[in-house]
Amino acid sequence: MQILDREINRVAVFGFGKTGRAVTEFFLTRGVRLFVSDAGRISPKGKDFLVHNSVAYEENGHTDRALAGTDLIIVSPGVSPGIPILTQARRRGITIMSELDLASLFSMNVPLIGVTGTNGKSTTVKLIEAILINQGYKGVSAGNIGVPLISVIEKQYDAVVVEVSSFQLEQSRLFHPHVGVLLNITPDHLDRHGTIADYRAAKLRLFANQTAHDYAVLPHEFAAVSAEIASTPVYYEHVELPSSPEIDQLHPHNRANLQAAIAAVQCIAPFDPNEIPVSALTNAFSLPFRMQVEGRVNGALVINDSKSTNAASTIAALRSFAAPVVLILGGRHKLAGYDTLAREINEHNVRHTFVYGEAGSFLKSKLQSAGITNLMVFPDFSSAVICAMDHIKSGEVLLFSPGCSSYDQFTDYIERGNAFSTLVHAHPTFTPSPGN
Ligand code: UMA
Ligand code: ADP
Repeated sequence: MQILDREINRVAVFGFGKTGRAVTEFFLTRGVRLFVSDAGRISPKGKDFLVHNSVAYEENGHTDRALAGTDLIIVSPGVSPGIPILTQARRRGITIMSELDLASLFSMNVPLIGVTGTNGKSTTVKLIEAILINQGYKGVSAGNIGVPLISVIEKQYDAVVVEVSSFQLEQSRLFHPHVGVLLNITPDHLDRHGTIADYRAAKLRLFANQTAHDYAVLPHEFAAVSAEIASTPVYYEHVELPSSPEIDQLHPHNRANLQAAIAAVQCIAPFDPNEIPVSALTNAFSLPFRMQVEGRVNGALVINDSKSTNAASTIAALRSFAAPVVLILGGRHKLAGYDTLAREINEHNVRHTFVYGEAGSFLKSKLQSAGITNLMVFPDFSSAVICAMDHIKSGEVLLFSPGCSSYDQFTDYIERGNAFSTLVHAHPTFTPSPGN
């Protein structure tokens, strides 16, 4: 098969998670010889699939076997471009491509709406998808939200809404969204990108291939970026939201996400936002573990925001409540952003903060430097949550918005969110909220 004018006889797929599996399936249907290489273990199910399809593989490390006779390497998002085996591959003239770029080559006729940002991507992607569908378009969401783009490109859609991570953008050179949405940039993933400047540069790659026929939806704070890109800037804060009790009550960050979503769809198909029934947006605003209402403990409202994995998402959570807050923070910290969070905790009505996990002493010192004294540190998640529940009073908000990744004690934010939910529901004073 030909890719970018080169005859491809053997493809090496790096990483055999969701992306690697979808890429493998794509090439299997095209009869291309494949080799799968994974730095970790491949699950028994994964091996069965590979053996069944006669795909050679290696696990527990990328070796020379992955390069021998290979014309093209497709990397999964989790594979850093700097690893030594990829340097060797470049020296040998092997083309290295991201899954996003591969999919872009085969989705030329479908308008892509790419959504990136440190926070709010999944919510905004789901909002755009919902608005498109409500307006009678066949739209679908894909990408970092959990469905590799390569697995949707062969179906017929009017538009594909792609959640794009900094990992994917860092690896990509061809991805070209007709509408690029940049929600915000605050520190995250510095273990991969090294500096905030490199992280920001990766995010801005969203617009790199756009032309004068395309659109860049952004907030005003990125006005300077508009001068460096070819597409038409659209500042989403200009969007006037319809007024209804439900929309008026949205958390401030979700109002911003909705403005960005409306602006993005209007680039493709102008419509009146007042025509969208709020019921069409409910699912997008209720993604699990994003400011999820668990119910009440000791009469206090309990919020499960386990998807908060960086300081800025915790700041957004704090800005959502006027009532006094008891805050639970912790996990594996993201290096930067926590001085700003500490200042924000000081400015809000936070009565007490419980910190836990690997980040415990780091967060304690950040908060103490900002003069915060109502603070308790716990080695593990459960003891922090149990103590916070004993502490909380009627009329307050118990806010679990950890601001850190879950990887010190959990597989992911879902496992952490479920663990929080289980502890809360087991509390003797727990009452579910109406509708739960
Ligand atoms: N691996 C290697 N070599 C390496 C690193 C990893 O072989 O150098 C192997 C691992 O051992 C593992 C496999 O690669 O077997 C995993 O690949 P991956 O980490 O790229 O994960 P996928 O399962 O392919 O899922 C990826 C995204 N994961 C990451 O970016 C880490 C998923 O986003 C995404 O939903 C999926 O593609 C579909 O597009 C997850 C994520 O955490 C949810 N994203 C980060 C975030 O949202 O903050 C960016
Ligand atoms: P992402 O896909 O970028 O991780 P999500 O929509 O899944 O974004 O939300 C992740 C976290 O960020 C949640 O804690 C959520 O409450 C918070 N959040 C959502 N939108 C925003 C925003 N625009 N600004 C800051 N935080 C946000």
